[in-house]
Amino acid sequence: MSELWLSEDLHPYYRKSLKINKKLVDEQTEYQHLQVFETEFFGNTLVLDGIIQLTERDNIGYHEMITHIPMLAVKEPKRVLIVGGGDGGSLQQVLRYSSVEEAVVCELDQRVVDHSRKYFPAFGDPWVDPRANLLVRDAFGYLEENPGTFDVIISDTTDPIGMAERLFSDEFYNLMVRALKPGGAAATQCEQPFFDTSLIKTIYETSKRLSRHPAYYYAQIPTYPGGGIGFMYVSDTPWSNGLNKPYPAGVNNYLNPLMHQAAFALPEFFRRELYG
Ligand code: SPD
Repeated sequence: MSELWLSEDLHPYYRKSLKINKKLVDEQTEYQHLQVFETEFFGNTLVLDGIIQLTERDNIGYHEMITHIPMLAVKEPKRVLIVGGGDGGSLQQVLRYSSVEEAVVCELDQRVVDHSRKYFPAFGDPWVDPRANLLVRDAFGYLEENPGTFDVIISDTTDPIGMAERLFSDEFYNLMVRALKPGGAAATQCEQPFFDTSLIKTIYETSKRLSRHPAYYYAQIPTYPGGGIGFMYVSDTPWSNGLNKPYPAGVNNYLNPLMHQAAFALPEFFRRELYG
């Protein structure tokens, strides 16, 4: 029998592939083509519109880094908003903090939640926690209705293609920063330094206009293009305020104090491009 390989077409000049054991889900939801594969080394893998979103084996670096960097920077975060994040991976990390009273997840596609609950059991079904509040709706309207509300906002989105393109716009960043409490912090999925330099630069310029201490940081995720992905930290509170703070129980599969600091070190070509 011939081997099956999962390969995504995000870039016309670059591909990587995961070996598939079997297909577990193949569904056209109201919003997107949702697939879950059992893969050989990386375990169950969620794919949306042909793009790998997460695998059981390497999602932890993404979820720890997108959540704990802003969560640790802010003192005692109580109200948290996750934009997207229907798989529950970021929610699991946010709920590790005993200071958190409410974690709102604004996810457009209920089917992402349903399938992730079944196929990614390591997220521990965070939806049953009474502090979790799932809103199946578009984040723009919700942000507009809630200025000055959140200690931390995490934008845990797909790539800037189709319906997600707006989540990388000036308008979105304006609304997001407006929805933070004074001193609050946001972190956003912010793509790949090699492939998306000019988009990241534009987002950094926007973040600089909107906040005092924006910074780009990076995590190694082998199943994403280029083997990793970056995040934009957006806040008036420096990210370094979170360094060497004690972690809530359950954290540190990927994050440790050296990784925390090193994540903000950028390759020179990219540092120059971004910070001048
Ligand atoms: N190129 C793929 C980027 C995927 C980012 N979203 C991941 C969602 C995990 N919660």
